[in-house]
Amino acid sequence: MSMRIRVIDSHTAGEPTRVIVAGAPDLGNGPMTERLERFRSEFDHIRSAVVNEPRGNDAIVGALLCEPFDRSCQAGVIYFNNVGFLKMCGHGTIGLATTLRHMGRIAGGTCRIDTVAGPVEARLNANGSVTIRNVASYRKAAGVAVAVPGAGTVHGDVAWGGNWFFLVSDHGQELAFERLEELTDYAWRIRQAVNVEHPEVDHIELFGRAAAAGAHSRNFVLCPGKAYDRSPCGTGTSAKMACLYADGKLRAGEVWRQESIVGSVFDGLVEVEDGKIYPHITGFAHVNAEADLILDERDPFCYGIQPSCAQATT
Ligand code: PYC
Repeated sequence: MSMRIRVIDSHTAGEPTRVIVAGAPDLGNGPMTERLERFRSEFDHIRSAVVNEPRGNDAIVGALLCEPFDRSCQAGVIYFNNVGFLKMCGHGTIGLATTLRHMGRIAGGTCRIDTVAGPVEARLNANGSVTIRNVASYRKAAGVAVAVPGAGTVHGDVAWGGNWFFLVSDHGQELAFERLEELTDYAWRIRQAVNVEHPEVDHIELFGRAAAAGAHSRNFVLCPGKAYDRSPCGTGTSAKMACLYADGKLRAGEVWRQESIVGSVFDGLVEVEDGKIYPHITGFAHVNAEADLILDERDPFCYGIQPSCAQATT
């Protein structure tokens, strides 16, 4: 059996997004949460085929474009990665809005996108950037002490920005691009340690001094499947700003410039409505490929290289 899946690739501040625009499995018309569960239980092999090697790589975030459930939205989306699914993705939503513009589906102004975490707004700006208004974000726990085997105790905040983050500043690590392997290993050890008490956390975010002019901070973000985020992470920057706001270190409307480990920058701010914090994130995305993925079951790696492949060959 062979099938074709049409995709449009882009990157946002260096972090790739692959949008499925045709040939996706039918997930029905239910709420986005139900569709995600159906994707996971019936079509996980399609997720792996689209983002994993040999067609993709660990950094790619996939985005299945679909009809919205919430009729106030113009499009629906389900995000996924090398190991599973994401409820929201900030760089991905900037990439998706840029892709919709590339397809001629939106021309300017603001559109609403139905995500598994709730509706998100995306505004196309005149200079080509996109500003998203994310889902309400908040800090769940402040100053959580975590003993990391071989690395002492770190303290951090557990916060929601559309995904769950553990945000750490007292790590003593130099956040340099040349240190990606060490940072990945260190953050992965924090992830395992924090999950003992906070199993919901699947992203680790380390903060340090910015190198880019005008940026307030640099981050290193480790994603659930051990890939690092090349962008400053939209949901991670949302979680960060929710913590800054809770600490009285960021006021509503004040700009927060977050630099990534590769030196790209998102501009953020928070809007406060009915006591809830809605982060806005602005960044640029660039479309860089259109392709048909060919899934031919005669190919032993048709559905991507993943742990089950290795088990099958032992
Ligand atoms: O930008 O929110 C984001 C994101 C999550 C994982 C990778 N990027």
